[in-house]
Amino acid sequence: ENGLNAWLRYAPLPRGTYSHVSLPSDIIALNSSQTSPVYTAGQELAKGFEGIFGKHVSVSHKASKASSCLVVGTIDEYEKSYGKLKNAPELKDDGYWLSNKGSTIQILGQNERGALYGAFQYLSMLAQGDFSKVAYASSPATAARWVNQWDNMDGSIERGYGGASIFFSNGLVVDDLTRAGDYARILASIGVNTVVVNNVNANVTTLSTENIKGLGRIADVFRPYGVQLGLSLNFAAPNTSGTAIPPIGTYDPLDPKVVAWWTNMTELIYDAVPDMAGYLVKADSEGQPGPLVYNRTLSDGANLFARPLQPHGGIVMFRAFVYNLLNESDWKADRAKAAVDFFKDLDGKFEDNVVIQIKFGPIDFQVREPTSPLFANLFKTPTAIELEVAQEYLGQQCHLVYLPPLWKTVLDFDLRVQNKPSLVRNIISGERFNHKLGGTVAVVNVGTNTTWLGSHLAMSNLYAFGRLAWNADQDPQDILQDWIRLTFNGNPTVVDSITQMSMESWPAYENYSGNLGIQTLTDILFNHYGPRAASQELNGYAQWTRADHDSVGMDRTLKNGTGYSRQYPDEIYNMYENIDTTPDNLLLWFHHVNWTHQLHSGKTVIQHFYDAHYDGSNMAQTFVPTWETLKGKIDNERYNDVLFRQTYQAGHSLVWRDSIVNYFHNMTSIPDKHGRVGNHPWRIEAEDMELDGYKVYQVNPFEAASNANAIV
Ligand code: BDP
Repeated sequence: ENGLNAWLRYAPLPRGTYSHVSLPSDIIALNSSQTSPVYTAGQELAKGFEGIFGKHVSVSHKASKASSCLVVGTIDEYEKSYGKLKNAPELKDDGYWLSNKGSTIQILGQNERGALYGAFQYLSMLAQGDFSKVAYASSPATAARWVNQWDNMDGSIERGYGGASIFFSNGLVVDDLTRAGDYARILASIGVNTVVVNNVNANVTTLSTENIKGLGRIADVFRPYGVQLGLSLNFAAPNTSGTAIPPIGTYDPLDPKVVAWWTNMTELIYDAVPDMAGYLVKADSEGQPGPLVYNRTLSDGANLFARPLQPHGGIVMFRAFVYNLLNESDWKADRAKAAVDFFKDLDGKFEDNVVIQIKFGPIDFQVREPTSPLFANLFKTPTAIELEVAQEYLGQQCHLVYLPPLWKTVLDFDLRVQNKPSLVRNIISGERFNHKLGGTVAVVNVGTNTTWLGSHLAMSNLYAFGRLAWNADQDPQDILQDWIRLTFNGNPTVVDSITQMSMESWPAYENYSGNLGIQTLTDILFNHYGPRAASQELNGYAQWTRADHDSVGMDRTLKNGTGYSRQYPDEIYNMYENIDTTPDNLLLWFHHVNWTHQLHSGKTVIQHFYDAHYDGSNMAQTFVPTWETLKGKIDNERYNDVLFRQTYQAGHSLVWRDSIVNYFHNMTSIPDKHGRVGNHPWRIEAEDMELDGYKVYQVNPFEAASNANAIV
């Protein structure tokens, strides 16, 4: 149990549990081509029956009327052989019909990929021991369900915590793409239809002649799973050597030479990858080149790529993560405002196949952010939400943080555009503003580690991402429990314990990292990992804690602050503009208050900081004994691996707690009502012990170690 099969283990069910169930005698997969997702579905179903029930069921590809068989295929193929379906279901692209009510089990897709999704869904039921009779249609909410890998050509992964790239090494596409195929399999099982394989900070050499061939090979191993390839582009590629087309000395998006260059490049790519999904573009952001360099607009930039993609049905995901270094003397400067400032006036200027990809909050994957107001400012342009399965600011897979409850604060948020219901999930699905396109995207940095993400438990986030991309109106806890049963087993202690830890994990992390909307308080300058409250003020892109001896928080009101609140529609603007109606958990995002300001909860801000840090780290301590209830109920390999990580998290949560409470205690000189801060009567400092082979060193930031010292 090294994690490689993720939730697709097809572990045997206890024998007695299915004696009453009649299994199909044959699988009929209505396509015999090995690259077809329908063919894959047949193979996968056979594998599932073998694993779960120890039963060999043979797969054939010719329609037959034999009773008690399972038929998987597209609706069209099915109807050719079996006649019109009664009550043919309404399906969107990639949707499926699943029925095990009649004598024949039907798994029928609107397209081939849909059939495979239906097969995985059926297998998920069986693997969980669910033999209920069902007959229903299911279609995805968002058309683009993409993952973004931030893989570099040298094999490293930006913000990756699970080993090296499964796609690239030494500047080239790797020879052995077995893991890429395995990845496509687990992604298909949760309905993900595209992988952007290279970093948004794109290296031009991805477009070399040799690498374009390599991309073709990646697409070949994706194709049987219905997964398409997407590509991040470097805007300046036409002006750079190293690609398949010689440089032309400019990358001005309105220059006809540049237009021709990208048109030719797009043709070359489609020659190698005829079903490429499209491009992902990070432009004019964090040092990346873009159209603004030539005084062109961001829409000029997006359309440059959209047009050559149109004949191929491809789309451009154009990222809204565009912002500038702030002028530190301008106290109204506010990075949170950047996306709306840059994109609002461009609404209506994009080609039809452009989707604006928006991070869930206006800053950058923090532990809590308000919903990005850009979702409420684009009406003529489809949008996609960008989530991060990679726990960049959230413990980097060394801490258990089950993210869907955080994502749901945004997906379910009602922006009240024109005073009408406007849930983010209905905006990105295209429903609210009538778009066919829309998307749910996650940054997922899997690597060569057999656990994929570097941690077994972190995989619940990937699983839940796919499930929510399919249908965001699902309960994170229900999704989690499916994942637990599939990944471990259905033992009630196993399900209950992992549910408890996971559901408590985001609140715990928020409590011991950054509270009341102040953001995560990690080191923001370098690694985004451990505590470093001061760094928020040292960052030229930030200055967002605005903390001093007396007060804290960033005033983003229109009346007295940066005016960010006004980027929301009226009802939401009014809620955040007014301190009385701003929820406590975002107070410091929107308002600057005294440390002694009283929250709705009745506590002062500073006392809340102290209490939350103790509560959160206390909670993290409980994850260890909770996990220990699983000994003997799951395999030892994963038991020990997770135990090690939970023990680490318990310890690191104390480092977080002490670091943050000491920092603000020093700053404010306000005592903790409960006398805990700085008071550790039982603690023995490592540096006070007799050291053999260890040296004492001073920790920076000082507050991240007791007495500012650690030993190495
Ligand atoms: C930040 C990451 C950085 C990414 C950037 C992005 O720290 O590595 O390049 O976002 O999303 O969160 O483009």
